[in-house]
Amino acid sequence: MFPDVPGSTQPRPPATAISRRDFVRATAAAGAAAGLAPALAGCDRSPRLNLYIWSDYLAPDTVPGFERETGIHVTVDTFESNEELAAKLLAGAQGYDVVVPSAYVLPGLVSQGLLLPIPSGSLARLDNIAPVFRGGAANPAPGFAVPYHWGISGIAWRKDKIPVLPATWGVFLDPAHAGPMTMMDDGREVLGAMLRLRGHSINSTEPAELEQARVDALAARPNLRAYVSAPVKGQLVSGDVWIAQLWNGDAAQARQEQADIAWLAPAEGAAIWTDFLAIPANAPNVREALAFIDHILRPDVDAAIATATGYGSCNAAATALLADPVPDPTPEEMERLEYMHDLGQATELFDRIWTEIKAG
Ligand code: N2P
Repeated sequence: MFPDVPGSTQPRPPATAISRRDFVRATAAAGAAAGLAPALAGCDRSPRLNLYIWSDYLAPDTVPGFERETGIHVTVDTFESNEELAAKLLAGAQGYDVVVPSAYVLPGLVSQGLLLPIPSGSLARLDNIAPVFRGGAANPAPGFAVPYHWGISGIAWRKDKIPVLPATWGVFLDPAHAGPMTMMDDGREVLGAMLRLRGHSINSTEPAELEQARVDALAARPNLRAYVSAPVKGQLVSGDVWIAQLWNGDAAQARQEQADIAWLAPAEGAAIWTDFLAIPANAPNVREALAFIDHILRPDVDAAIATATGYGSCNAAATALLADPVPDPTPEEMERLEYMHDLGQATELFDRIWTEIKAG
């Protein structure tokens, strides 16, 4: 069912009730019965993998390299926010083999039985992960997810248009900047920014604080061209957008194309996050998913991803290969950075406010 992966020492899972040969025969027979040309029915024989990941979060050769080495054909589908990913999984989306949630959504996905426990011993290269990401607060679901990359949510801007950008989330409320300005298409990010602006936690569930964040976000709305996350990069590069709420890595990617793009984390504080590779409980291609995750854990593969995406790697062996890795936040910086948490019951309130803000 699962071709041997070069360089992998992972043990084979126990034989399943139906062998690959039986499965292929059954598929071919079904194809013939359905009148499909044999060549088309034969397509089903090739091992495949469906990856659901944030856009612009791989190196150009990550997928082609994996396909070349394993013969596993990869289909990539992208999302722009954790809410989009979680909604898909909660709705029972079929077919995804590897997904990439942030830490704060992992407990909810695990408690709802939506993730597969990673079989122990199935990832030969797991030890490459830096100790700090193996458990504790940095990894709320060890055993269900493998730390991937981390980053910070801040503000990207065109310094040729605005030489000095005030280091505050307040720029989004300032009519002087109205027009070529965007915030992310992400309720936790937009409300989190407004909460920090008033000195509150991005994880606040205090009704009065959330009400103020709602009012502030609504006041910012007329100044904004759109709510857009990673895809804003093109508009920053072209100069259609001058100020965008954006993650540090995506801003670094845009800077590769346009040197006047800068990025900062506002003085009031910002979100820091870690994303993980995980396997949905209903994944059709588990062996292929494990092979893909183990491939990503290869230091050279993950170092290429870090270089292409501009994000910090959770893989210590990969980071060691980088001439210029994203520096870990200093203790002083860390005082202003905050991890998002699962908000439990209050998630619904956030969602309601966010729906209202987007609707205007
Ligand atoms: C998208 C990467 C950002 C991930 N390009 C945000 N958690």
